[in-house]
Amino acid sequence: MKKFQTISTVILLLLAIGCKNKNEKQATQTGAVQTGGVAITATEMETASAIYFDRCAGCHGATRKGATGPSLLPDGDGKYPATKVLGSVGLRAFIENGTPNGMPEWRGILSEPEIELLTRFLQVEPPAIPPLEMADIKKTWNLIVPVEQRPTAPQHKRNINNYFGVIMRDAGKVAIIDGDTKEKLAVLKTGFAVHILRPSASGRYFYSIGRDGKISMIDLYPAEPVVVAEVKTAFDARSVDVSKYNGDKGNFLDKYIIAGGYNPSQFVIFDAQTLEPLSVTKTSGEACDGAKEFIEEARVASIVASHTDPLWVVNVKETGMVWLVDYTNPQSPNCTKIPTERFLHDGGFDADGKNFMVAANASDKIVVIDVPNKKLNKIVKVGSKPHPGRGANIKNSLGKLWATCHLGDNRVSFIKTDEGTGQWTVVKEVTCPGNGGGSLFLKSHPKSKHLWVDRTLNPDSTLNSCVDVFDVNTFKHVKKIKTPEGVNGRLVHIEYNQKGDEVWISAFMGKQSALLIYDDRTLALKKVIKDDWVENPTGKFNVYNTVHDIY
Ligand code: DHE
Repeated sequence: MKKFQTISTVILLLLAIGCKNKNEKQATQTGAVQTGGVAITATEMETASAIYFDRCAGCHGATRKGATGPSLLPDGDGKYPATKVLGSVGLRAFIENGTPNGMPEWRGILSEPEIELLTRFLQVEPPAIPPLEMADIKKTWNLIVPVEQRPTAPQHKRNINNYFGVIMRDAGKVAIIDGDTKEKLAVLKTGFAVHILRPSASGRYFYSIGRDGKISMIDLYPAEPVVVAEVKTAFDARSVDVSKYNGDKGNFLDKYIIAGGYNPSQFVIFDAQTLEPLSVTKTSGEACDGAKEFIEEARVASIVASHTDPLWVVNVKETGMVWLVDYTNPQSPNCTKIPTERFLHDGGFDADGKNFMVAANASDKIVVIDVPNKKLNKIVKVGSKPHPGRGANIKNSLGKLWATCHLGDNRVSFIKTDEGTGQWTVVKEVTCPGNGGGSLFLKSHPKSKHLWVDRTLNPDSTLNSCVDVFDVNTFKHVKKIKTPEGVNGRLVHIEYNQKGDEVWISAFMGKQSALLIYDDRTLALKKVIKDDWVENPTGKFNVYNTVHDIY
């Protein structure tokens, strides 16, 4: 079936390229746009922009210049074909079937009229992105519970360190679950299609960031956690982190937070207690490779807080520049910019918490930043389109290894991070069973002998509904975890509990979504949470592990 789909994609594409359009563009007086034979009204443009923003912009860019996915420009960019040349038939083939490189098939998720509309939208010029300045951000700031009205100690006897914040993606909600008892403590309305959560350095607060750039600050001290402040940082965003440094240059625990914007391309620093915005810094600029090209859409991808210095590592996708942002003067932060590789995406620390390992997924490389010394340490070639999440740190006879999985192939690459022969090279590779990549995340824990790898975006449903488990000492594939009876969908994102003896996985994009909890020692299913409030769960963040960068 899958082979048939791939062949039919190629045939449709060839057919489409054979029937080139005439390409004159006209803008009508009603705001409608006509390019060659393709017309789109102003209302359709608005609807299509919203679908594109929700489903496509993350990989292809809001200005459609490409990033993890190829560019989608009417006249092409010299590397990828013009969408006008692909035409409606060719574009439809990709949208409906996806690609083996990790683009999901949207047939069945997008409706037929939505797909048809997108094929036209992609053949006309993309709409411009408006600015979002400090004054606009301030207007969105909503301090719901002022600091002096918040409790000064937890109002319960629970272990906050083993709380999980769980994202219900499509519902725009975050559930707070007590990891010890598995009780749901609250389901809170947050931003649209929430992307990630990060806890404050003390573990008291969770900050969520929605795809719509809305930050929600959740207080875990009340018996029922509540949202205490909100603000909008961008129109489109993916990352947020807190200040974690406590040392000779000051105590910054729970002092500031930073949020990265995809659009506009900027980061904003806020007071971590109130979410009052303090400064906005644009990230547009020259690319890492010296190309004399000013890159306007320079989106902020992953952000991580250093434990050893008052710094955030801010990874700018399109320019391939890593910014080390010193927050000791948050109104005007000092930034060290390190040229690396395009396009930067996600990453995590090595086991010593010193080197940040970030995927440059258009270059098939992992960039290693020595954070305390503020310099590029190494660039390591790995498989096709690395996508580690925060990666996984394991330790065995080869030493300390940090691992990444891949969107573009089924490899897991292990990079040696401690001193000795092979340091900063791939010293081992294993493969997940079955063709193609589609892996988004992998995870381990210092107390575990297992490494768990998902295959979420693999087009084959027998693979995307499974998670592969490897033994970290022998590198042997020990089990394929399958969705249990009564649950369906794709398995995505793995998170350990505080003790490191339990693994939580989400089943999403299916009719019966759920949270699955496994015993990490026996690999047996311990619990399925699939109550009414469980709606398309994605990321899960254990307070202790996320504060301490344990993965
Ligand atoms: Fe993510 C992390 C961007 C699609 C779930 N995702 C990240 C990070 C970035 C990013 C930059 C790193 C944040 C950090 O550490 O500061 N993600 C993008 C995209 O641009 C992309 C490819 C397309 C899009 O339109 O957003 C994308 N991501 C997805 C999904 O489809 C997932 C599976 C579900 C969803 O939210 O739509 C998804 N991304 C996640 C999760 C993390 C993440 C759960 C955090 C992983 C962790 O363990 O820290």
